[in-house]
Amino acid sequence: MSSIKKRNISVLGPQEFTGIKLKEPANYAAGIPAVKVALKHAFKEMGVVKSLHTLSSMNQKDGFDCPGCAWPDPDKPSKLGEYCENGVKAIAEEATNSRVDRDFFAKYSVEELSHWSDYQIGKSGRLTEPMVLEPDSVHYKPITWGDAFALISDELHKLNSPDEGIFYTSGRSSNEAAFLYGLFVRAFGTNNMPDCSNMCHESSGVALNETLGIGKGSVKLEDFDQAEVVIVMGQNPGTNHPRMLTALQKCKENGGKIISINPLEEAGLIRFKNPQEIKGVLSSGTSLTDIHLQVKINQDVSLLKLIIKKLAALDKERHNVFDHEFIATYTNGYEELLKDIEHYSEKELLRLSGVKKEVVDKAVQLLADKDKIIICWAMGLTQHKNGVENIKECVNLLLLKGSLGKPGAGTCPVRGHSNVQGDRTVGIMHHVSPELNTAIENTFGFTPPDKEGLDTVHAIQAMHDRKAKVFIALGGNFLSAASDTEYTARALQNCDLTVNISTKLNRTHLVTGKTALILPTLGRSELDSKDGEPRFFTVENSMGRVHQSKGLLRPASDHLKSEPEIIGEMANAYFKSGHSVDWKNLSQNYKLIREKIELVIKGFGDLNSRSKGSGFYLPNNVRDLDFSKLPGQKAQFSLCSLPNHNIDEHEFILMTIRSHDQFNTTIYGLDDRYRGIYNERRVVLMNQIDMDKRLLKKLDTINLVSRYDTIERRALNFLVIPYNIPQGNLASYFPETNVLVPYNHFADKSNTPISKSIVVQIEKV
Ligand SMILES: Nc1nc2c(c(=O)[nH]1)N[C@H]1C(S)=C(S)[C@@H](COP(=O)(O)OP(=O)(O)OC[C@H]3O[C@@H](n4cnc5c(=O)[nH]c(N)nc54)[C@H](O)[C@@H]3O)O[C@H]1N2
Ligand SMILES: Nc1nc2c(c(=O)[nH]1)N[C@H]1C(S)=C(S)[C@@H](COP(=O)(O)OP(=O)(O)OC[C@H]3O[C@@H](n4cnc5c(=O)[nH]c(N)nc54)[C@H](O)[C@@H]3O)O[C@H]1N2
Ligand SMILES: [Mo]
Repeated sequence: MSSIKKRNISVLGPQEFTGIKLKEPANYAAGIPAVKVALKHAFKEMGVVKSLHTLSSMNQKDGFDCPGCAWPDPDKPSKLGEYCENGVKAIAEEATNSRVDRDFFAKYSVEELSHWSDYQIGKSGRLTEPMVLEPDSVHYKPITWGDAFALISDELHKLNSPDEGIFYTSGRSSNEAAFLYGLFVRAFGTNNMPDCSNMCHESSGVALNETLGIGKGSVKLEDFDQAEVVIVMGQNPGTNHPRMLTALQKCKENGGKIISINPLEEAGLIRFKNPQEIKGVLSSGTSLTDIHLQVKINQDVSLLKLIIKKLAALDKERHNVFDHEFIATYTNGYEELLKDIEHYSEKELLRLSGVKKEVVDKAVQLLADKDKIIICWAMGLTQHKNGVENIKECVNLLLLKGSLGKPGAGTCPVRGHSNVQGDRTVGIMHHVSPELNTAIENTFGFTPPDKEGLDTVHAIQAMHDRKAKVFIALGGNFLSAASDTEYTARALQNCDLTVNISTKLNRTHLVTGKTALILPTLGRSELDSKDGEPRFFTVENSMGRVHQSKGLLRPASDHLKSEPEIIGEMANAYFKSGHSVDWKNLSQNYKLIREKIELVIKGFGDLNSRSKGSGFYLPNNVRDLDFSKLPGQKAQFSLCSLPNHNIDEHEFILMTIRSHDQFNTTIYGLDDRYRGIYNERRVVLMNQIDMDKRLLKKLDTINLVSRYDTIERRALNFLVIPYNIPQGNLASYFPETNVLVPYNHFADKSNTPISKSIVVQIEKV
């Protein structure tokens, strides 16, 4: 276990087993067990009365937006409440009655807490007042808000250049908070704004921008009602976007088909028992996947190329498999794509993909006759060295079929955090946008910096090398979310000051710079009022709809501030009124922030009035088939290469995935119910043939070892579970396995860590 000298901090936490129990993997998602588990979590954290009160307001028009994933709400939310098992867990985690207060920090040192598991740390409750960890101390102690802001201001003024500051954002923040934060960081003088998107859908943003001219998806929720085929690739909606199953159910009920492309047969994609319907609870539910293509990890390009090659052969005979009119009118590069595909042999593509020929042929037959096709994807496509090309190959297929800009068809990158897309839209990004800079200058009277900032992986390297010295995080758990945990720990520990604006305690509060601050903030579900008047804020869902969210619960403590208040007061302390922006006023007045967003960000006109009710959609050029921003004013076909893994017989490819009981680094519980794994997170899923070859038995203990650039990284103590996973592939949970992901290996162009294709060896213990 690693530690720093002065404070004996455990970076990784305990690595012992917790007492595994195994059952058969489930063959459906949701149903009665989901309701039971959801209520168990809610009642345990919030009590019965508060639970029922809270859930009745979630995702309703006058209520608050679920702090879980970014899946959109239907126009007419269900009377039973519009939420899912994991949304309930997310809210229970935030609205818990447990508290981390000054007595807690007096009792437990950061050293002691760092030896707790992430599960225990998270369960300790909500943060209640600002706390400081001074250079030679091992206990956090209370600090006033004023002193905390003064301390931040002093450290920021000490920097040799604004580029020595790092300003991270996680995707829970409102549009108002994110806009103000981006404004402050630019006024401070840097574009060092890494955000959780860098580790998440950045590959989607890059690929979609280059091919279609917008870094977001094109479908709306109602498109699922009309789709003839929905392809779900590299995504586990049963766990991570459970409300998406209702959309898939509707698609099936209307005669649509579902193809899933995944190394695992995820329960949520097999069958869905909708807990919001009587028939969903009592009957056997709706069968979802029609064709499961069990692709090997990171062989999606091989598989898609194979499908495209077979469709091209059919089109040669029939001339109606591809949409030739669409291709001629709207696209660039069709001839080159057809020529390029000739270089690949079907046999080789089939071998690489690992899928059975009959199953591929079935998918090809289905796709040949349909043109209302939606492709949905998430981390299974983005977190690879060729993450961007994975998505470009999906776009190729949609362009060939003319499946864009019409009902029932299009791109659907399914976003993670509830407002991760909105944060980007309103200005959280490390790239320079001249258009945005000009709008900021015209509106606020200062010139934003025009030097590219650092994204997540480069921010870590800069802190590690002491090129950046102050780290401020608007939400998130940077240490545990980022790759290469021990390297990232050293990066944070090399800082002079680390600041976390957070709702709950996490490991990044324990693995800190010389001085550390925790600034506690209001959660989504909490009443945010000013002079007795409730305030609302706005968010954007995964499909580009902006709407308001208003909390209702009594705040976890009277000493919390809202995110805009914290950011505005931090800015005010730094600039001491000597700046063209009236930070103090903005921090208090969300309506005024929205008025500024209206002026600065395209598509937000009349935000204050239009965000009411179900809100409004932001402009989306793909929906209008307007590709005027792209070369030749056309959507672009792309020539993608096959991924290049030189794996020898001792090596595996490991994907680091989520269990059913976690939200990223927040561990709700120790079960992964759909995969039949209970009370244990240190597990690795392995094919039985691979186990036999290595003389491994069920529940044997192994270590996972990755070797990149001669550096050996180890994750200790994992129990082997025989599982239906392709040979040569392994699956294990993050964040436990982040220690294996090298900080300097990431996707081309998007710089997203390769968390889904880590080359590892196993060591029997
Ligand atoms: N309850 C809950 N909800 C969440 C989250 C959470 O942690 N918990 N996290 C939120 C966030 S931030 C995000 S980004 C999303 C994440 O949502 P997902 O992307 O669904 O999350 P992962 O568990 O990373 O799942 C990746 C899926 O891709 C598959 N996969 C892995 N590698 C490959 C591959 O090479 N090819 C293919 N075709 N498939 C592959 C895995 O088997 C798995 O089914 O969920 C959001 N919602
Ligand atoms: N190996 C591996 N690594 C991964 C991934 C993977 O699949 N595999 N997935 C990546 C992905 S997709 C993502 S998005 C990142 C996630 O990275 P992050 O967004 O940094 O991590 P989270 O675990 O979502 O952050 C949880 C913390 O956010 C704080 N929080 C919660 N709600 C609020 C709020 O309303 N306001 C504020 N200020 N704070 C709040 C709480 O203190 C909580 O402890 O992890 C990435 N890391
Ligand atoms: Mo994410």
